[in-house]
Amino acid sequence: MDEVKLFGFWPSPFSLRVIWALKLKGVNFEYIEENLPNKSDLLLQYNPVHKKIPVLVHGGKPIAESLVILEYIDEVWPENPLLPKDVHERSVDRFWAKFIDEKTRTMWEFFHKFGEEQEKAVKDNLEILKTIEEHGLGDKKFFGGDKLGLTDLVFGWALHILVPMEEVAGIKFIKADTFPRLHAWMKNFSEEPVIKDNVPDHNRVIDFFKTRRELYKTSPHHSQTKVN
Ligand SMILES: N[C@@H](CCC(=O)N[C@@H](CS)C(=O)NCC(=O)O)C(=O)O
Repeated sequence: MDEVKLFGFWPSPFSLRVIWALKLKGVNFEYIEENLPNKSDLLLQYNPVHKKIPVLVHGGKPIAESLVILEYIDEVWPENPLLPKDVHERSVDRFWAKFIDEKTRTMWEFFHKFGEEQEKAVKDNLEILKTIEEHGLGDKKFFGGDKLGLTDLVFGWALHILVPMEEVAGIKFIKADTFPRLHAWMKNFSEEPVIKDNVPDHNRVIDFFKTRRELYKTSPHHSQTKVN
């Protein structure tokens, strides 16, 4: 079998969604942790356009951009499919994966902001979450139905990024009384073995975000303080 390598960064939601997909498929791979302030020559060679992780390298050929990587993985290793069989259902799942992916950085803004700016970011998040809950998840267990799929992996950062960010910033978005269906989804998602066994240590993530928030408080325009 061709060798599989993944270039990632431990708290990154973009590399973690790829790890979850590979684990779900039972694919053996070598994980290479990148030092983002000092990127390796290999990463720059494999992703010369965006120069970002994650990059999956399969049989020596690189694939960049996490959504593209997830679809590649689903095509190469069809077991435990990430997308439904029905063509229309597949496009619906892709729609929500894209929607959530595009909103990800917007939804982190509340963590970088203070005062009125933060209030605005919180309001925006509530609107986005309402849309995701009402139109995306509905009454389903997972976004694609009964089984973990593409959109669940894409929104998985709610577990290991949003929850610690909320804890550090003292704000709580997804509660049983505010977003009951998303709240139930979080519980179901967190209990899936492949997720439970492959999330970064909560305290390590909390420390990471505490440092970031302190830096951002003292130096709001310092780009390195943003979660990237
Ligand atoms: N759209 C990309 C986003 C990947 C991304 O933002 N990666 C960040 C780490 S979380 C990165 O490599 N940042 C380094 C940089 O911007 O220089 C994807 O889905 O793969």
